Amino acid sequence: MKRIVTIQDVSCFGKCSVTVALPIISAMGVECAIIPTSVLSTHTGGFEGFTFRDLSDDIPKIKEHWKKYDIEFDTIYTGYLGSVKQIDYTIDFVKDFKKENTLLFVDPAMADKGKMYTGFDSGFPAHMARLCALADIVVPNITEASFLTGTPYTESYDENHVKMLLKKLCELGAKKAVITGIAFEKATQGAYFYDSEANEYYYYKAENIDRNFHGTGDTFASVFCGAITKGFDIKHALEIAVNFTVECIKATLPEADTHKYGVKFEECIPSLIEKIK
Ligand code: PXL
Repeated sequence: MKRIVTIQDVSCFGKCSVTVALPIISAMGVECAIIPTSVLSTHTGGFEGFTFRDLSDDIPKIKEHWKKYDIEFDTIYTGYLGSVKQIDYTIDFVKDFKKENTLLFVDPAMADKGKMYTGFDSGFPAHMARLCALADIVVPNITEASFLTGTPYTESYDENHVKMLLKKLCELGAKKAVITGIAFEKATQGAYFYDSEANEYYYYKAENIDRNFHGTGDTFASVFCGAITKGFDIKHALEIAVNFTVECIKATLPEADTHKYGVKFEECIPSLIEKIK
């Protein structure tokens, strides 16, 4: 059985990070270990006054304990990290646990729609870029890609702009990059992939649903990471992840007004299992 360790927060209510990654990756038949970096009462989008318990200092302790055993991971999957200290500890973890065949999958979850998430300042992306530099694959949205590469964020863009961002992400050090949420027209949206070693691009798009839900980036990243770890070819993994994310958004639409804090991925899990059979 393949094994992933995911390093990100636990948001107790509002589906994102660990509460998305753990069920999805498990359903895909991949073991999912976790390092919770902080515990929040909710995620930081759309809720006010959330609690934040910083577990940063547990990260090196968990790492040291695990080093006493023969614990190995096929993939290290990092998501939302709440501080520069958490990034530094995550980099230390990668240095100790990334072996020759370990994949480092980095979702630099920190911003959307041209703005940093609550609690982050404009200096944060430069630190996240240090983690991205070590990655085999990074999966930012276009805001994160812009901030990571020091490129001004623009709401409208063309294919050349996306390709330029992908190249710049790989120039940071990442081998492969995907930018999520790319729409060149109203009707479709998808993910744009670049493999710097093969100098190859691939864009996979599906139906664009004009509603915003929280946690779709984490849903996409969990499925994409799970599929790659299972050994799916990267283009196929991208297609599975994009299609699943759209399916989850569609499943949420009937309750769009009351279910904005996350997507109803639970209802779609049986179909995910079918698709990866
Ligand atoms: O979905 C990414 C994410 C993860 N964790 C926390 C968040 C967010 C996005 O806002 O607030 C705590």
